[in-house]
Amino acid sequence: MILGVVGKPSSGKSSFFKAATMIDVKISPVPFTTIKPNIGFGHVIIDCVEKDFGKKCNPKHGHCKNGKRFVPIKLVDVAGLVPGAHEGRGMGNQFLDDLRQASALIHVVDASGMTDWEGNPTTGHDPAKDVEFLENELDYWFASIVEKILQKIPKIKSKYELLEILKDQLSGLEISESQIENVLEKFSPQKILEFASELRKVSKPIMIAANKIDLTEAQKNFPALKEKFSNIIPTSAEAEITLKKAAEKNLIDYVPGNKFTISGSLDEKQKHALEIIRNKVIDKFGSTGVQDCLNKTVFDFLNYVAVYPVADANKLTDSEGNILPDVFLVSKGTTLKEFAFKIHTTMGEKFIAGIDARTKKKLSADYQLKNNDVVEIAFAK
Ligand SMILES: Nc1nc2c(ncn2[C@@H]2O[C@H](COP(=O)(O)OP(=O)(O)OP(=O)(O)O)[C@@H](O)[C@H]2O)c(=O)[nH]1
Ligand SMILES: [Mg+2]
Repeated sequence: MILGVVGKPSSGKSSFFKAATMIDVKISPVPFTTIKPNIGFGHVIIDCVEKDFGKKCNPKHGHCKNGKRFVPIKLVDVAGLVPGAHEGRGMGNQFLDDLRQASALIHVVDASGMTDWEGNPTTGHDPAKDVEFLENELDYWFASIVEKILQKIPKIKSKYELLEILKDQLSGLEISESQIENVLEKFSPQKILEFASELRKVSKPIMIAANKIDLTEAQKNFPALKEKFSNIIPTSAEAEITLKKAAEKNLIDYVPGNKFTISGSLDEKQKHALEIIRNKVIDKFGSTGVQDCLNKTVFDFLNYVAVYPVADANKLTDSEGNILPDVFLVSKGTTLKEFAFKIHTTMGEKFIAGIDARTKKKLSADYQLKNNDVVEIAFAK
C-alpha cells in the first residue's frame, strides 16, 4: 500500500511525511525544499484481533502496543507542483512518475491561505483554488502517459485491441483491468485529456489534508473548504511532529490520532508549546488529524480491509510459531484466491481452500475477504 503526498510548494508535504514516518527530512518555508522524493513507512493504526482470541501477537512488520496494531504503509513525498507544471513550470511534472504505484494521493493544502500558487508568503489566498489546479495538473500528467502509449500504436485499432494494449501499458499505475474497461466504455482515448482525467480519478483518488489548521487563518477558511469538499481532514503536521517528539522523550503519553496526557516533568517552554497544541488543535478538532487522514484514506476512502494470514488456523501462527505475524491491507471485494496470489504466486497457483480461524469453517476460492478476517490458506506442496 503506497500513498503519495502531493501539493504546491510549502504547503507542508514534507512536514506531513515527517509527522507520519518520523524520518528527519528537510522542512523549510522556502519553496522547492524537496526535490528528490522522500520515501518511508508510516502506519495505519487498528484494533488488533489478538484480543478476540485472547492471545498476544508477534508482528513481523510494524508493532502492536496495548492492543493497537501499527500496520506499515509506504509514503512518498514529492516536490511541489505549481500551475503550469505540465508546461515545465517549477519542477515540471516528471517527478510525479514516482507516484505511479500509489493507491491514493494525500493532497496537503495550506489551509491558512498564507502561501501563494508558488508557495511564497502572501495573505488571503483561497485554498479551495489549490484543489482545482492540482487536479488539473495531475490530469495533464496522466494525459502525457496516455499520449505516449497512443503514439506507439501505428493506426486505430479495434476497441478490443486497444483495451489489451492499455491494460498492458497502464499496468504500473495501480489501476485494475476492469477500471480501464469501464473508462474505455464511456470515454474515447482520442480525447486524451478527458480520458486521462477519468483514469486519474479512478486510479488516484485524492484525500485532502487541510494543513496548518493550528493557524487562525486556516480555522477561518476550514468551514468553507469542508462545505466544498467531502474528502477533507483538518491537519496540523507541525503539531503532530511536536507531540511525537515529546512522546519519544517520555514527556507525554500519546497514541497518534488521540488526545495526549502529560506524564513527564516539563519546563515552562515545553508546557507552553503543548498547551498551545491542546487549545488550538486538539480541543477544537479532536486530534492533529495526521493519523486520522492516513486511517480514513485507507479504510473509509479506499475501502480497504485488514486481513491476517496464518499458516495454522488453530494456533494462529506462521511456520516459525509467531502468533498473528502479518496483516495485509487489501481492497474490499478481494477474493481468497486473489489474496493467496498476493502472499505468494505459488500459493495462488496451487490454491486448494481456506480455513476461517474464527469458525474453523472451510472458505472457497471466491470467498470475499472481510475486515479482521484471520485465514489459513491450504495449497498443494
Ligand atoms: N503552522 C504550521 N506550519 C506548518 C505546518 N506544516 C508545515 N508548516 C510549515 O510550512 C513550511 C513548509 O513546510 P514543508 O513541509 O517544507 O512544505 P513542503 O510542502 O514539503 O514544501 P516543498 O518541499 O518546498 O514543496 C515550513 O515552514 C513548515 O514549518 C503546520 O501544520 N502548521
Ligand atoms: Mg517538501
